[in-house]
Amino acid sequence: MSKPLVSHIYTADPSAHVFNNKLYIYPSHDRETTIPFNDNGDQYDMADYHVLSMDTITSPVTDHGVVLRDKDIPWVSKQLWAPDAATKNNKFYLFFPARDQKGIFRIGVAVADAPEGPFVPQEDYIQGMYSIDPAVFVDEEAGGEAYLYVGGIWGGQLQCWVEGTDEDEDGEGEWVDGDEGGVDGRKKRLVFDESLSGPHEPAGQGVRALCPRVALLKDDMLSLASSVKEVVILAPETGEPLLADDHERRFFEAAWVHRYQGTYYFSYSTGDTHFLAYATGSSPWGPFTYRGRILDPVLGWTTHHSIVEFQGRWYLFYHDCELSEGVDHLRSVKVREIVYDDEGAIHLAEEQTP
Ligand code: FUB
Repeated sequence: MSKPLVSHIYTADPSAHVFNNKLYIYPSHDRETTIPFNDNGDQYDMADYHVLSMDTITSPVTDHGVVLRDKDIPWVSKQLWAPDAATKNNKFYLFFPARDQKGIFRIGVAVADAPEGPFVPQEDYIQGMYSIDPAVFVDEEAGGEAYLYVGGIWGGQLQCWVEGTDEDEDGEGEWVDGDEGGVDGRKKRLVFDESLSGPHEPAGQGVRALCPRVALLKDDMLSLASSVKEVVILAPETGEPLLADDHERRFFEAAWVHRYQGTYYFSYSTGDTHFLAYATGSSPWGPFTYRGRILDPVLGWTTHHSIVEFQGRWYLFYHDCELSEGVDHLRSVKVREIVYDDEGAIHLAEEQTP
């Protein structure tokens, strides 16, 4: 069994990147809480971020300490959930979800001069983006455009963004554009329906699953350069979008995108069925076709990961709750090597015995 990368703090939701030839991990920083557990994830009450780094996959892990705190982010009320990082223009950007002052999950960004921070937050969240689990994919091999993926159902509130009525026309809301690969090809105005918070999602025969979202980031990485679009995951047997009742395959949270031999891989957690799954496609916008599972359920409710190439090998960073003996909100980041077969399918590599 893999060991936690660090055991002096609890860490989760690892987003791993290679910057300046070193491996950097941007995790959530889990902490003890007296908040009762529920299916809304209130017990995941994180208040700051640390950055970890490694010179090689087996070398000691450096904890660079606290790089951003909730109290220093003007728009945030609570819950710093799964972050990601990216680099452009010699700057480093930390993307993170948190609840705003109304309790709605939004996506923020903070900027640093070095991969290990410290990160200075923008005054407000990224306008037009919502829900949780930002993952930024910079398509270095195809022009360097940066794509921001988001989404999480239940506690991540994606299901709360529902199509508005004519009466909402002048009110608050966000847009989602089904034009390019969206499920119904329409531009829709979405409004936030608080009553759908918690363990709610679409259900029923023939009903399509909720789609994660993607938009291009502007060159300054601080705001959106495109409309927000649905990321469609297709069932291979029908070529149609996955259905909402297909809990073993439908998207729940934890989006991650990487590219391998010209193919785009969209990986994610299936939430209440606890798998890490993946789908592949020929464009970062999708659609992606479901391919299979990367990781079976781990100890603990959540599962969340990243995939990165480092020094010529590929790795899956993930978390479980073994260190806390099964306390769901006290997780630890681990790593396993992965390999691809001739069809580009992902497999866990054999674990090395120490
Ligand atoms: O860490 C809080 C939440 O738990 C993340 O945002 C989800 O992906 C799940 O891992």
